Amino acid sequence: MSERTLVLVKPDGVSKGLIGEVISRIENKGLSLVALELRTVANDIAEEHYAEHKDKPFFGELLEFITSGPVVAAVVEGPRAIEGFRQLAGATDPIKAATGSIRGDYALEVQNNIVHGSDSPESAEREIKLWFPNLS
Ligand code: DAT
Ligand code: MG
Repeated sequence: MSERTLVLVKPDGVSKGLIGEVISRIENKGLSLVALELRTVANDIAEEHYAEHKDKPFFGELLEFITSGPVVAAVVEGPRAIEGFRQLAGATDPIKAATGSIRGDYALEVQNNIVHGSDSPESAEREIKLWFPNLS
């Protein structure tokens, strides 16, 4: 059974020239792209996207970071796409992320961790609707 997940290449990933690398890893894993767009994130979308973190001490910085430059937003599809992409991304803290994962290979700081991937079927549905309201 196929599922969908929302992937972002965050502003640090875009400015480090890692768009192609992230997309290659997604495709090499056997997942496919059903939507792909470079865009700048409006503050209200950023707030909704990270709504679960609104009471965290790092929420303000998180919003500032995600709206600081263009991101690549993608909808990725395939069997176990949600867990599959989370595995490609690696742990939230790049120091704990395995070598060979995107965060393990390309990041050092928890905020600047290159990519986002939905963490459950419920978040994936919510996030895909938020970023790609017209996708069928
Ligand atoms: P993930 O992106 O792995 O799903 P998350 O949902 O817990 O992780 O957090 C969302 C983002 O917020 C994360 O990618 C980076 C940032 N973040 C998480 N914990 C943080 C912390 N302790 N300090 C600063 N930023 C943090
Ligand atoms: Mg998360």
